[in-house]
Order: sequence, then C-alpha cells, then structure tokens
Amino acid sequence: MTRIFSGVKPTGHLTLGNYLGAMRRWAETDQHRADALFCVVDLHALTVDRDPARVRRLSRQAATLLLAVGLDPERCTLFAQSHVDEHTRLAYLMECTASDGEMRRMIQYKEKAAREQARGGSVRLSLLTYPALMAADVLAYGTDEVPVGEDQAQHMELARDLAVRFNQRYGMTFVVPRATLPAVAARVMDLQEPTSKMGKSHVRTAGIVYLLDEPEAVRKKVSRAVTDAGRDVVYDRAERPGVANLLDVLAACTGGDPEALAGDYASYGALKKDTAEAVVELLRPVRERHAELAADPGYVDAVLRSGAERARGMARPRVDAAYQAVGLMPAG
Ligand code: AQP
Repeated sequence: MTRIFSGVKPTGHLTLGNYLGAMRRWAETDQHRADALFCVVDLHALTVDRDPARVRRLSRQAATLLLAVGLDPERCTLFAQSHVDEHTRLAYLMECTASDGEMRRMIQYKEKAAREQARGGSVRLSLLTYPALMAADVLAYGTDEVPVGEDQAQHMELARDLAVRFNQRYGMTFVVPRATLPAVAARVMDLQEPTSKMGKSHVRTAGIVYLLDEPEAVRKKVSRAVTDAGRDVVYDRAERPGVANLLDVLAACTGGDPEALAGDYASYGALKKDTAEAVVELLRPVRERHAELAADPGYVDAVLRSGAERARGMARPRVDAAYQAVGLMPAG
C-alpha cells in the first residue's frame, strides 16, 4: 500500500494556503487511498519561535485543526513530531549525509534568515539544518508520496537526494519519496502582496486568510485584495498576479478551472465577492468543527498519544537499520 507522510509547522495560525495547498487533500483523498501519517511538526517551529507558551498553543491548535478539516484517527496516523524520537535520531544521520553547501542553497533558509536579521535577531543554526530534519520526517516511514504545496518542492528534492545518496553509500535503506502538488492553488499568494506566498509567519496579516477567521474578516480581506492595473478579468499569473490568485482560490474552492472562470467575470468587484463567499463557505464547517473539538482537549491529546505510539512502531526498525548501516553498534 502507498505510504504517505506530510505535516504542518505550528509557526503561526494555519492559513487558507495550508488548507488548499495541502491539508484538504490529506482529508479528502489521501487518508482514504493510502497508509497515511500526518504530523504537527513542532520541532520545526523552534527554528524561529522563542515563546514556549505560543509554541504549545499553536501546536495544540494545529492538531485540533487537522482533526477539524476531517482527518480521521481511525483512517490515518496523526501525531506530534516531538513525541517520536526517531525523527531527531534520523535527522543527525541526514546532517551527516547532506553538505553545508546544499543546505545554504535552500530558498526558505535565505528568506527566513534575511527576515530574522532584518528584525535584529540572530539566526538559529536549526533554521539552516531543519531540511535535514524534514528529510528524516519523511524517510523514517518509508514514505512514497508527500502531498505538499509548491513552496516545499525544494526541500523535497533535497530529501530525495539524501535518500539516494544514503542508499548508494550504505546500501538500500530508504524509499525515495516524491512530492505531490495540488492541480490548482499549489501556491496561494498573499492578498496584499500577490507576488509573495501567503505565509502564516508573516508579520503583515491583512493579506492572509486564516482558517479560523470569522466570515466578516474573510470578506474584508478578500474585498481589499490587491488587484492589477486594467479592468478585464484574465488569468495571467505573470502579468496579473493579484487577479490570477483570486481565480486560483475561487477555482480551488468551487472545483472549477481558473482560466475558464475568468470568462465569467466582467469586473474585479464581482470576482472578489464570489471568491469571498466561496472561501467563507469552505471554511465554515472547519471553524465549527474546530470549536467543538477545542472544547474537548482530552480527546485531542488521546489521538496524539495513540498516533505517536503507532508512528514510533513504524519508524523505529528503519531508523535502527540506518544506524547500523553507517557502522554504529547495535544498542542491545
Ligand atoms: N501559500 C501556500 N499555498 C499553498 N500551499 C501552502 N503551504 C504553505 N503555504 C502555502 C503548504 O502547507 C503545508 C504546511 O506548511 P508548513 O507548515 O510546512 O509551512 P509554511 O506554511 O510554508 O510555513 P512556515 O515556513 O512556517 O512559514 P511561512 O508560512 O511564513 O512561510 C506545506 O505542504 C506547504 O507547502
């Protein structure tokens, strides 16, 4: 059976980009067709976050939202990365497999390091090395497919390179995984800066739709979305990124095709109105379910506990095999 692994970083409140790029597929198709694991990759949040209470709060919220979007613990394994030690055990071997140069080429590292420096903060070493942890997250489970948004494509290429290199050096140990992207909305853009990704850790929030935004907030953000010079509604990502982004979002919400949808609109105003309503309706059940689940934290904890137990059992044999393959002595 196909094995699927993917995760979300609790570095901020989850966004419409997270949902359309990744989480929706996990719930609607992936958990039904494969042996799937989904993870709150909380250790990754420590690459930038400094407030323990915030890390804890956002991790719990992310886990609750994964259930709220429809992940079913009877069908998939849902857990927190920090509850399964195999991830960090294997991450070290991945650091020993990767080169300094390839880590420094990662676009997310360059962008986030620049952002940290601009704020006057220091850049954590883990921001540089976290793609090795991400490779470990995926490789520990013999993963075939990793459903992600486009922004994670480069990290996934690295994970593939590391798997191939490790196998060549030490013998066949890891499955070489492949990223799968959604057909539409693989990169939802910021509504205020349509040439930048909608990112949950960005400081300016006016262009970001959060999954838990109230309907009025969603309407306001979409109605104020930056559009482009010109009046006609055409789908052109390079020349009209603002309008193309709205068409992508509308298409992803309604199951349409962004280019075909463009022909239905004579004005930006009408496009924004329909897009806002489509997003409100898409997120309504998620918000409602989240409110119910948030009232029962014991249930969420129990799901994470049993998910971690199952995940540990799946990861340990492969990580043990990798330790022995590189020449480390068996523990017992
Ligand atoms: N804007 C997006 N459009 C489509 N897919 C997206 N994803 C993220 N943003 C978009 C996908 O959502 C999944 C989980 O993302 P993540 O938590 O690993 O990372 P992130 O959202 O990219 O968040 P960061 O790195 O903490 O900070 P920001 O958001 O500020 O860059 C992934 O599959 C991702 O591709």
